[in-house]
Amino acid sequence: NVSFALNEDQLAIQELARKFTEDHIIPVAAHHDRTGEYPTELIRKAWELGLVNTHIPQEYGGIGLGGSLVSEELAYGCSGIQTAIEANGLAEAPLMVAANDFQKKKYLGRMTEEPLMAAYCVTEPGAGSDVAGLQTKAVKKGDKWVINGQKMWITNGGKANWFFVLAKTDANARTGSAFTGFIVDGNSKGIIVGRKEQNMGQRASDTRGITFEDVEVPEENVLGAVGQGFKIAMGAFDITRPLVAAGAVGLARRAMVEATRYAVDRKTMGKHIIDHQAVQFMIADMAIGIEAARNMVWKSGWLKDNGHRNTWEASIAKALASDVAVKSACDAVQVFGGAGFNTEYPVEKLYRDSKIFQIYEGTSQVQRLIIGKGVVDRVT
Ligand code: CO8
Ligand code: FAD
Repeated sequence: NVSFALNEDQLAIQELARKFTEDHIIPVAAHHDRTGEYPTELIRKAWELGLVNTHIPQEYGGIGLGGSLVSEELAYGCSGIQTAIEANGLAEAPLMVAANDFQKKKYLGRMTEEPLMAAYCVTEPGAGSDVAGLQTKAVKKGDKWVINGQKMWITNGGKANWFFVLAKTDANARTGSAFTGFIVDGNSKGIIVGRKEQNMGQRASDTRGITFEDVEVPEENVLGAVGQGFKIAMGAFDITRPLVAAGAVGLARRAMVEATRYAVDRKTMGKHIIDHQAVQFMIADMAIGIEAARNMVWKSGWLKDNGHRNTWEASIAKALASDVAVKSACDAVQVFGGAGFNTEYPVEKLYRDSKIFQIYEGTSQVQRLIIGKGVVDRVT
């Protein structure tokens, strides 16, 4: 008995996010893209409406609704702003996987009491895809852990009230038990926040390097057990890859809408360009990709919400939706012709913004590693 019907609560939050996007994100998206200014005020408004931290369970002050509906709508308006918002979800995900009640109350709880941001620190200058190759170390000294190392490309890096940090705690252990996850307060001594990076797209989002120099963390901030960090960091992606994929679907849908509106208006050779089949087929392909990718987002999210392992499906959703976003934005530029290449029209921003979906939260190649391995496991 398969159902794709949304319940009343889901329809309501989807409508709320759609209206917020129309009224508040779309009017300012170009400004934040041009200036790179962080949308603090906008995020505060979204937070007041319950559109931030959507997956925190009710017992810790959240609404406990899956965030994919919200992510798709926000990214329709600006995927840079959506990424800044969703990076909170990524930082919170390891806590959802492994935090004890005290840690959840303290760190998830405060996110629902104030419009705070958090960040997820795994990637380093020397290790992105190869998480097992990261070099940041944590050493136990008395009743504290001391962290040293450098993280890179950290979303919300300059805005975070607290960080999830993955560090090596046993140089000799195999990957699955060599790392530990920590919650690190943003005001801890020894945290050095780098400059805001100038990125190709999603320029509203705040991406930075973060250095940890003898940063002391109390034992109570160890997530799960010592040695479990790699699996906790991976388990977090099971929650967030469907949400990142939902963002890519939102961007692709915007590309389709903009391309269609332009194509029914623009005329060449005696007809609207939508009536040239070559143009209409580009738009048809966008619709095929969007519908298929959204179904994978919902399936991978549904599996997770119902207590099933979803790593494989989450990677399929992420890989598919990212490719659909990049292709749809690229073709939207094509439909606009010369105007597509110009900053006065919305589609060049979509094209620049789309590219990162094939890189962050695991590159398209990494997703295919996971998918390919899953196929072999299932077939043999
Ligand atoms: N859940 C639980 N355990 C897992 C999982 C999982 N999903 N995956 C692997 N494990 C376990 C394995 O079972 C294994 O356990 P054991 O040793 O007991 O058998 C252990 O972990 C090691 O697993 P692997 O051997 O598979 O490990 P590999 O070293 O081969 O690495 C990957 C696997 C898949 C290549 C991994 O390194 C990876 O995912 N790399 C990509 C990293 C990535 O995605 N980084 C993203 C950083 S965050 C980011 O980009 C944020 C974007 C901005 C925020 C946007 C929000 C919208
Ligand atoms: P590399 O791992 O060096 O990869 C380079 C190329 O080689 C890629 O094409 C890759 O697919 C390919 N490749 C690597 N290994 C393999 C393989 N085994 N097989 C086939 N191909 C392979 N990280 C965080 O921890 N937190 C964040 O909040 C965060 N936000 C980000 C925001 C932005 C804007 C950016 C740009 C990055 C962010 N990242 C974040 C980091 C991001 O996840 C990494 O950049 C990404 O995982 C790729 O790692 P890398 O840059 O080191 O590339």
